[in-house]
Formats: sequence, structure tokens, C-alpha cells
Amino acid sequence: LSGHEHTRTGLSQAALKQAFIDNLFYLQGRFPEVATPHDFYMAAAYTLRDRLLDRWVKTARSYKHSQARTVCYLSAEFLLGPHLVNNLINLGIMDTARAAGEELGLDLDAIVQEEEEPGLGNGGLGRLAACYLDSLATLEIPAIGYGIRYEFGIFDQTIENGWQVEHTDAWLRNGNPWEIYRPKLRFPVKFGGHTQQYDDDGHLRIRWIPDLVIEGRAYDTPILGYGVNNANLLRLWSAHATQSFNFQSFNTGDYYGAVRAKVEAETISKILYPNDEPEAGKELRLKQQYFFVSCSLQDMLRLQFNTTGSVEKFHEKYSVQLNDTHPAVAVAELMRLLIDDYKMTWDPAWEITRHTFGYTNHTLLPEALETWSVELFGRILPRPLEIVYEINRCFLDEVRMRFLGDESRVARMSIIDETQGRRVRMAHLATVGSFAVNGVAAMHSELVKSTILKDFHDLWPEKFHNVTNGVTPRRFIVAANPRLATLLTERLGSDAWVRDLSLLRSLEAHADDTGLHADWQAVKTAAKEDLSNWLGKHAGVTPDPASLFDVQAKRIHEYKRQHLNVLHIVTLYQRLKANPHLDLPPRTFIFGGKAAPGYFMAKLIIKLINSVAEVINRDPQINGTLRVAFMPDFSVKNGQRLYPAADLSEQISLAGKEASGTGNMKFSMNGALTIGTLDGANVEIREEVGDENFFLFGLTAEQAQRHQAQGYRPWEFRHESEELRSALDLIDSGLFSHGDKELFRPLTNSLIQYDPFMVLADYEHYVSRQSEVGHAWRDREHWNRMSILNVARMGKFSSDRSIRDYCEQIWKVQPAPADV
Ligand code: DL6
Repeated sequence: LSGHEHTRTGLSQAALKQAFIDNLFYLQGRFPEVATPHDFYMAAAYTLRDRLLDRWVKTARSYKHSQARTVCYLSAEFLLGPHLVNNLINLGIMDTARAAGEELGLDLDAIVQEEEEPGLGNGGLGRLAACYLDSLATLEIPAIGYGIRYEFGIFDQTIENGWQVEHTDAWLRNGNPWEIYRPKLRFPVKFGGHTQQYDDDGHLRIRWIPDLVIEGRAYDTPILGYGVNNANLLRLWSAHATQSFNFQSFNTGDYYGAVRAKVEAETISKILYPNDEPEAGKELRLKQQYFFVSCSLQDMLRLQFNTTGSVEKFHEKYSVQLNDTHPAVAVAELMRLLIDDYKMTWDPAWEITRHTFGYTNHTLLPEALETWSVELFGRILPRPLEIVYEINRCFLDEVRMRFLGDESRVARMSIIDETQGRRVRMAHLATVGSFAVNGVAAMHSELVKSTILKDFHDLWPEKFHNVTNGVTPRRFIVAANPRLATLLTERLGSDAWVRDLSLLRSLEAHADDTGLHADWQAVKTAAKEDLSNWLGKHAGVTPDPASLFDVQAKRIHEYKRQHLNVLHIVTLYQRLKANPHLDLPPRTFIFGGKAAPGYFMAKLIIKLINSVAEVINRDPQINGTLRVAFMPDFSVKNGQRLYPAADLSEQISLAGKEASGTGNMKFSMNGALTIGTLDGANVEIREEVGDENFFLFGLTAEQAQRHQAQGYRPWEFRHESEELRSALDLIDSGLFSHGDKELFRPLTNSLIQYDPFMVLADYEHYVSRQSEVGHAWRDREHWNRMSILNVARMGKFSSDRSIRDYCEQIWKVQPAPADV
């Protein structure tokens, strides 16, 4: 090695190669001739981790010196995606590592593919948290992500006989080289039992006597920023039985009791709840939430106390963001820790608490708004419930004073809902306990103010903000689509766009450059070929890369309306059957997404997609003009295969239902055009890319609401549209279900009778917009131009912009560059 370069930290080809061989030998106990692909992956991961740790330790030192304010992002989900590729990119050593691999006769891409991704999230919300960690580090903001180290992440999905089948995701089975276990970082978390008053030197205090104490143990993962030296911390908690609890049981001879207690304790971090929308109401879920929140707050308070000797300025040091209501119990827990453990009185503790938290709302769907029965909450968390009551009492006094005599408002705003049994409203707790509340797209933030939190907006208008979501271009362009990244860098003359996505704007000037068009199309076609090969192996369909790739990839949910897409496919099928000479441009419809295991209708939609695929794909009369494929096991890794290959992105939720969406941004960043409704961030994407480069359709949120209010009658739409009727009838005819006329009846009946997400009302406009898509596709020059303009105008949707917005509007934090 040259000069002072070190094997564990150097970035040269020689240093990387030497480190890799050393790690293979000393950490995996292997030499190249007998090593498995997994050994190679582990050796590569350790090689990267050393370099990350070097930066991490120096970052921690520099944050300590600068005394900078720290953002703590509390999230029940972090959907990180594979680490290796991301760290190679952020360290800027992709090419060097590739060359080092070649010297050893190894293919870096194959090693990268070996990684099992940590699926610690359901979808958009968890992936957003991961994008934000990347951007926080890239922007050199001191930050810690806090969450749960689930032993089993989101289930793996296979498709069997057209149905979704779930398999446990044992992501840790082969070890996780990215994390560092901190055996000394452990905090007790209480559950159950009762409270009692006691006299503490003349002060009346409350003591919580739990009937179970669980220990949270920390696992740390370094998160390196792009092109900077800052590496932040993701600290995930794992639940264990406490030593003392075990000893007690052993001492009384209750061996089985001790084992049971251990199992019960460890259950808490065992598995991620797979539902992302409907609130599950499960006891274990409340325990999970409290568990990670309590550990995280104890950790922050410990850090603050150890550095300053007091916690009085806690809120000046920490800005704690609640990612949805899952961590909202933090408001009560911080109060409890300050009052019961740090012996503060109520008022100063409340001053600290209400200046500490920010709350991000991610959904308006009533079934997804978390509430817990008071009975359950009080049984599991008796002391936090007392604190919730006291917070509520003080808060309602404020409401009464402000709105004299308006008791119905008081009832609406109360943290305790008394209308359907007594329930704790977590969104109200989060709003009362936070200094800022934000939605995740402009339209969504307006709806938060005018619907679910309207009363709170009347009371505290200044508390409400919007921060439109964003996604990281490191993961979703550079890692997912290296060919496009190379082309962009060549055209722009530098890779500065990776840090500042607004620089893509200068591509606009090349939108009519035929040379660029040719390169652009070559990049897209290559990605489509890759995807086609992958689908051939894993989905049994090998689409023609020359066809239009029309993609809808996201959780399967009725509000996202995958069934509207299917109705369009069936309509085209019927048109072609009726007129085999119809001149339709060849299209491949690709779906991806998981359904919550208990969500019958979503699972039936998956079955419908696969059943339609089975018939259309083998109909000789269709002759490949239409093809349908379902990508199994949509994940971050598989998403990276889809985004670069899409020509058309389906963002077709009923207006007013999708808070933001982030897939819409990922597709558009990779040059797909969007067909979409005026929902969530689609609205802003359309504003940015221009109406002429976006296929808009559907009711507006106001129109949809008005329709519903006036009594929506979906059967009338069926009646009025011949094509819609025959598409629904064809599904009911048994053609797609081997003659079984009942299989899809629950879906078609629900559409015709209730249609809660107004699929039938939007059908006609959707289908006609889709015809325009088909026409536009024929003019490839024009299509390429629109695609280039989409990419050029995506600057706003970098998560770097979102994080800058949070820093300025909400967290009031400054960058603290790590000096290395
Ligand atoms: O903000 C991230 C993401 C949005 O892009 C999606 O539109 C929204 O549906 C999703 N919300 C949830 C809600 N889960 N809960 N509770 O996942 O957030």
C-alpha cells in the first residue's frame, strides 16, 4: 500500500483488495477457492463497514465538539434496502471496488446481489424514513434514527396459483454485517402492574410498579452521507428479558416460568406488523411502540444528562420527529421520564415536551388513524395513561377558555374519544404534544388542516406546515439506474446533480437533441431488457422490451385502485377480441406489491391480476399485443429493477386518498411518464413537469367528496358505459377463473354496489386518457422529449429538499460537517 494508506480505511484499489482478502480470511475464515458467494458478500460488507466506522467515530467526535442540535427521527419502520450498493456509492468507490473485484476474478454486481435486504417497513412510510436518513447524513445534519430491530421484517411474497403466499422474512439468518451490538446500552421498559403514591422528601410522587420489565438493547448501523464524511447513527432496539427477572424465577425454582418470561419479552421485537393502513389494534403493537419510544427517550436523556449534568435544556439539544402516530406515546413517556425519573414538576416538564416533538401525519384514511382502547392502554401502560389524562385535562381547559361554551368542540378535540367506547386518539396526543405538525404533500397538508385536525388548526394555525416528501437520488437513480446516471453525468458535464438534483434542469436545453434521444432510448431499452429477463425467470413472462412498459408497483389496496388498471386491461382485451385488426401499440402491464395478509379484497385483486394475465398471455389471437406480468416480492431491491424500466407510471388512487406517494417520484425520476389523478404529490409533480408531460384524469378530491355526499350510485356508471359493463361481466363470466363465476364476485359486487374508491366513476376518463397514452407512444421522438423533461424537472422531489425544508421550517438545525 502506498504512503500512509491503511488497509482498514484506505480507498485505493490496492487497499480495498487487501482489506477484502483479509476480511475473507480473518472474519469469514475462508480463502477464495472455497468461499461461497455469501462469504464474498460478507467480506465486501466488512470492508465497507470499516470505512464507515472510521467516518462515524470522527463524526461523533465532531458533533460532540460542536454541541450541535440533533434530530432524532422516531419511526416504527425503516425500509433501508440493501446497504452495500448504497455505501459504495456514498463513499464514491464503485469503480475502484469493481476494479479491485476484477483483479480477484470477482464480479461486484454478483456480490451486491447477494445481500438480503432488511425489510423493516411496509412501504412508503418506512422507505421515506430511510431516504431521510440518507439525506440527513448527506446534508451533514447531526441525526439519529431510532426504531425496532425486528427479527422478522415484512413477509416475503410468492405467487402460487395466482394467489399471494406469505413467507417469514428471516433476514438475520446469515448474520448482519452492518450492525454493531452495544451490550452495555440497555434500558428497562415497564409494562402492566399499577401505580402508587409515595412521599419523596416532602414531595408527593408516583411510582409505577410494573408486572413485567423488558430490556431494550441497542444495535447501531452507520449511515454515511453521499460525498461527505458525516456518518450518522441508526439505533434499533431489540427486546430481551432482564437478567434480574430471570434470576428471580430461577431462584424460586420456576425454570419454565423463566423461559416463558424470556420468550414473552423477546416477542416484542420479533415481527413487523404487515398492515400499513388499517389499524390492527393489537396489544403487541402497542407494546412495540412503547418499547422503542421508551428506550429511545431514555437514551437521549442519558446523553443529555451525561454531557450537561441536567435535562432542563433537553429540547434545545434534541428535535424529535414522530413519524406518524406510531411513536406518539412519546409525548406521555417523555413527561413520565422527566417527572418520575428526573424528578421535575409538571410545568417545566411540559415546557420541554411541547418544544421537543414534531409530528408528521401520513394518512387521512379513517381506518388508519390509530386509537387504542383506554382499557388496553391502561392495562399495558398504567402510568403513561395517567399522564395522558393529565395532559388532556390541561389541554381541554385551554380549549374551553378559547371557545367558551363550545362543549361539542371540546368532545371532538379531546385526546380521549368517548363516542365509541373510550379510546385514546393518538393523532390528538401527537398534535397536542408537538410544536409542529406537518402533512407530506401540499394537498395532503391542506386536507389535514381542513378535515381530521381542523379544530386543532383553528386553535393553533401556526403549528401547521407542509413538507412534501422526497426520495434519495442516490438510491433511486444512481444505484437503481447506473446507465441513466452515467448519461446524465456525461450530458451535464459533472455528477454534481447527485447532490443537487435541481441541476438536472439544464437538461431542458437538450430536450430536442436527437443524439440525446437516441442515448435516452438506449438506456431505457437496456433497463427493459434486464427487467424482461428477470421477469422471465421469476414471473414466467418475458415481455418484449419494444412494448410500452406500463407499471403499477405499490402496496395493493383498494384506494390505490389496481382494479381500475385491470378494468382497462380487460377493456383493451375485449376491443382486440372484437376487432383483431385493431391497431394497438403493444403494451406490457406490470404489477408489483404486497397485500396485507388479512386484507381479503387486496388479495383477491392479486388473484384477479394473475388470472387475467394467465388468459391474455396465452390467447393466440392477442399475439403478444397485450401482456400482463406480476412481479413477485416487491421490495426495495426489486423496485430498483422496475423504476428504470417503466415507460408509464400508474398513480391512479382516488383523489384525496393518497397522502403523497413516493413511487410516483421514483418512476418519474427514471423517465417514466405518469398517468395519474390529482392526488398527493401527483399534483406537485404535474406542476413541475408541466401538464403537457403528464396524463391527468379523474375526479378531483372536491368532486369526489361532493359525489359521495350526494349519494354516489356506482351502478349507474355501469349502466351508462357499455364497455365498463362488459368488462365487469367478463370478469363475472368465469373466463378468468376456469369457469368459476363466484370467485371474483366479492370484488365486482363491491364495485357495483358500494365502490368506496369510485373506480367506476373514474373508469371512462381513465380509459380515454390511456388511449391518448397509446397515441403518444407512437411518436417516439415526442415521447422521449416528455421523458427527458420529466427527469429534468424532478429536482423538487429529492429528499435533500425535503430535509432542508424540515431543517428550516421545523427542526431549526444547522449542518455540522464532520472533520476527518
Ligand atoms: O409519507 C410516506 C407515505 C406516503 O407517501 C403515502 O401516500 C402514505 O399512504 C403513507 N402512509 C402510510 C400510513 N401508515 N400509517 N399509519 O403508510 O406514507
